[in-house]
Amino acid sequence: MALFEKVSHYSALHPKPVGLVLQYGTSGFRTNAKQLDHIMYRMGLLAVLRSKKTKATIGVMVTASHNPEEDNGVKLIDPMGEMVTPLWEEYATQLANAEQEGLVTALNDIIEREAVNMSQDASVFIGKDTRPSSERLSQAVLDGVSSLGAHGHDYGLLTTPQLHFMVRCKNTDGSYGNATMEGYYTKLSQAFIQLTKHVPNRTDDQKRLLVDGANGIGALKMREMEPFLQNELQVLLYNDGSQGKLNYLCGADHVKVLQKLPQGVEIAAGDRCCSFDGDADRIVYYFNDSAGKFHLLDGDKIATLISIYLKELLTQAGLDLQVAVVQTAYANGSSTRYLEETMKVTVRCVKTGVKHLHHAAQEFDIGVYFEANGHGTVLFSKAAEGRIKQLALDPNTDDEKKRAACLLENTINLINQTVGDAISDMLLIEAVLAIRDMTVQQWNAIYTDLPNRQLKVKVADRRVIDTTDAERRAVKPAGLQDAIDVLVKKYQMSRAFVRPSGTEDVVRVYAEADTQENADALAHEVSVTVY
Ligand code: 16G
Ligand code: ZN
Repeated sequence: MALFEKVSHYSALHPKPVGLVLQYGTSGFRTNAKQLDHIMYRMGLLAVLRSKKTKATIGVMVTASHNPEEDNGVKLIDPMGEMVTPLWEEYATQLANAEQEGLVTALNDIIEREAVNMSQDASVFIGKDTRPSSERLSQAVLDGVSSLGAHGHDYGLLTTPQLHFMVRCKNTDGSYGNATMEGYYTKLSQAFIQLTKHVPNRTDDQKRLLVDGANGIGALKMREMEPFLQNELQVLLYNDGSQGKLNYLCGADHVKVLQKLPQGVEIAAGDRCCSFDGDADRIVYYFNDSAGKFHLLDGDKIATLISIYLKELLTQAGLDLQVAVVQTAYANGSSTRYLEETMKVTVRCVKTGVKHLHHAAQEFDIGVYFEANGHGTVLFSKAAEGRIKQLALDPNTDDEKKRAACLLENTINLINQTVGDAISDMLLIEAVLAIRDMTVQQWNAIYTDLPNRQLKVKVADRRVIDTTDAERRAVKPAGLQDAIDVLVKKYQMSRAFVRPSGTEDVVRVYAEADTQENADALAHEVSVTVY
């Protein structure tokens, strides 16, 4: 068959190193860029099959997010802009690991199992981050797409969430927005301007925000977006990629894990700052107080701020819609306590990885999900969106209710509901702070984080550790959890867990306790039990 002859021919130009085995992990394939050429080609092929199967446009993003510049990665995006389903992740792993001579058989196997109609049209959107290897690797994806006779639309440089947005726009015929850069900037900036335009007397200080772009794509895209914001937000951009190396000593992951300022950001006491990660799907905020002490506002603080805002608007609008917050084991204990006990919202804890949070959040009228590392968004059910829009339009709605419903409607437009989006989250946070007339210090004071520490431990085989209860308890190896329980009991307000990383060959350790010294000691003691 001519089609597969083409695959055989082109795949030889993207040969798989014999014996190399890679897994489609938590966020796709991710490793040193040198090992990825064949993976990219094959993900181009798989995206075509997925597109034929779903009769919709599929996305392929080339990025390794917060990982070092030398790494790269790839993930597939499903029709509504969500992560590809677990079964297709398995297909991705199978296709990636087929030796060269078995590739066509592996491809055929998927076609048969999924009964893919090969005469169906296919469409694939491709995006890439600013890594030097991304150009070549995205070309390999395009080769894969075209060797199955399909059309690939290459957007070039994009943030990961922008590609998710494009895919959803394309598959929803304009109701979510236009699948262009301008469509993205216009939708978000209009919503932001609508939200902030009624806030009286916003000072220049309130409009000013320092942004650490992690020397990546987020910085580039912030620059592009600036004119659309019409000075309603004045961004001072640092680590814009003109000098520094991607993610090196900067970016959201660096700031969150080390709990300190990124290099290259000049900050005065009280300045409001945020950091994106390398593909701009994560964000954390921070400031230095007048004593020069650093304060981090992570994903948990963001989820709390957004939930407070949404709950208040729902009350004002008289809408009886349930707000729930989805977290992972890394959520600071203080945040969970505040959400459950003070705010009385439902809190759900799930396994690490955006797909797990996203899935759980879909079960509620309004699901706010954030990982502590700053990846998150808000999902509105169709019914919730419908009720909000109806109320905003209803001529009989009184003024207060109408105001709240309009704010909610613009909030929906500001949010990228496909996946966490640093730019969209940043604009939402800025709007909420403006509408509620809050400073970053007031936001930070909503609750006090428990001191915590994260460590990683190199072990011979991280798979010997198996966890349960949303990764909060270890079930294997025998005795490990008992040992952790004994250590945790030694401290006040303490909690600790271990889990094998889904992206690195390490075991991660998390501990929190009443003081930083105790959190550090507990993390250290737990890490010793892992060896
Ligand atoms: C990936 C996940 C992120 C998660 C992290 C955990 C996506 C898009 N990204 O970066 O959500 O926090 O992995 O990494 O799902 P770990 O398993 O190495 O701790
Ligand atoms: Zn990322």
